[in-house]
Amino acid sequence: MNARTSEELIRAEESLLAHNYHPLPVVVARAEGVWLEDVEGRRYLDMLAGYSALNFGHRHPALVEAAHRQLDRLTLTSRAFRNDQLAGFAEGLAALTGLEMTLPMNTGAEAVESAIKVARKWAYEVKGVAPDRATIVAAAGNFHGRTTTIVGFSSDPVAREGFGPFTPGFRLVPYNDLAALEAAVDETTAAVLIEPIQGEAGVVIPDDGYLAGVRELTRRAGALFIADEIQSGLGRTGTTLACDHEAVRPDAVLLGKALGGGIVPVSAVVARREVLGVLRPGEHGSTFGGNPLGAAIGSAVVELLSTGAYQRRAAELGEVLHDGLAALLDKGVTGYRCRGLWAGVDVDPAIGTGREISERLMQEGVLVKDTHGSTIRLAPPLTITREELESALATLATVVT
Ligand code: IF1
Repeated sequence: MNARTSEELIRAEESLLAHNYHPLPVVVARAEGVWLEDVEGRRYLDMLAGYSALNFGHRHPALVEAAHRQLDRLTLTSRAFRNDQLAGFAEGLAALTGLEMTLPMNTGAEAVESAIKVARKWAYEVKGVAPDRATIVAAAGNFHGRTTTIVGFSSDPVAREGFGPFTPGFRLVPYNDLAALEAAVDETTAAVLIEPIQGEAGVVIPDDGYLAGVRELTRRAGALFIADEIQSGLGRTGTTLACDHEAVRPDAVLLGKALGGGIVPVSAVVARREVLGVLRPGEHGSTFGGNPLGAAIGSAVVELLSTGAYQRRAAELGEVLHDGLAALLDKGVTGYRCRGLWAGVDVDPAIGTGREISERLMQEGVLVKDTHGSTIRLAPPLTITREELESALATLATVVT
C-alpha cells in the first residue's frame, strides 16, 4: 500500500470518494511542525494549518504526549459514566474564556447546532418568547458548518442550494452593519450568532467597535450574543479569542478546530451559567462529546495557551505578515485583510484564480487554500518562525508578480 505513488492514490480517491472536495494534487504522508512531506518525499510549508485546527503545528510534542498518555489509560466512557479528564478540561476552558460552563461536543458544526438549541431553549425558559417563535439573527457571508440547519441560513448558494427544505427561525443581516442588526432584533430574538472575523468570506474583519456594538445591542435587547470562534479563536488573531480585540465577552463562545490539537475533533459551547443551565438530562448529548482522550488533549491545548506566549507570537508575526502583504499591494495583490497570523489576500484576477495561484504556490513548496474568486487565505501554524514566514511571503511575491 505504502509503495503507491501520489498519482495512483489520487486516481483511487477520485473513483472511490465522494467529490465534495477538489483538493490540491498533493498527497501528504507525514508532517512535523509547519512542514508537510508528500508520498514522494517532497516538502511543503503548511500555510493553511488545517483551517486553524493545527494552530500549534503538526504533532506538537506536548499534545502528542498528552494523547499518548491518555491512549494508554482510557479513551472513551460515553457520558453515561463520568471520566477523570472532563472536570479539568472545563476548568481550563472557564479560565481561558471567563465564561462559566462547558458543553463538550466534537465538530464545529455540532457546537453551532448545540448553541442554536440552547439559545432557543433559553429564549423560551428565561426570556419568555412564545412557543416556537424564537429567532436567531446571523450575518450574510457567514460560515458555521455543513448541517442542514446551518446551511439553511448560509448566503452561499454552493453551500445551500439543493439541500432544502431548511429549518425556519433565522434572519440574515449584512455583516459589520449595526443599524441592520438593530432593525432585525426584536422580542423574538434568542441570539445573534456571528463570527468575530468571517473566515470563509475571505477573512473579513469588522470595523473597530462592531463587536462591542453587538454586545451592547444584544444586552439592551435581552438577546444572547453567540460568537463563533471556531476558526478565529485559540490564539489565531494574536489574542486568545478574536472578541478580546474589543474586550468583549459574549454570552456563549463556540470553540473547535485547534481545541483538538489537530489530533481529534473536539469542540465546545462555553457559556454563562444562565445559558447552558437550561439543559437537563436527555435534552442534548453526543456519544463522543467529552470523551477522555479529547478532553485530555483539549486540556493540553488550554495549557499551551495559558501563558499567552502563542498569542503574543501570533501578534508579533502578524506584523511581519501584514508588512509582507503591504509590500505586495499593486504588485499582483489588490487587497488584503490581516489580523494576527490570519490573512485573506486578493490576487489580481489577471494573474489567476485563487485555485491557480494555490497550484503555483504548491509547485513552489507552499500550501494555501483559495476561497471565492481570486482570494487566498493564509493561516500558518502559530509555531512558524519569522524566517519561514518571510520565505513563504517571498514565494508568494514570486508567484503573484
Ligand atoms: C469545510 C471555510 C475554513 C468554521 C466556523 C464552524 C465551522 C467552521 C467559523 C464548522 C468550519 C471549515 C470546514 C471546511 C472548510 C472550512 C472553512 F472555508 F469553509 F470557511 F476553515 F475556512 N464555524 N470551517 O470556519 O466546523 O464542523 O468543520 O468542524 O467544511 O469544507 P466543522
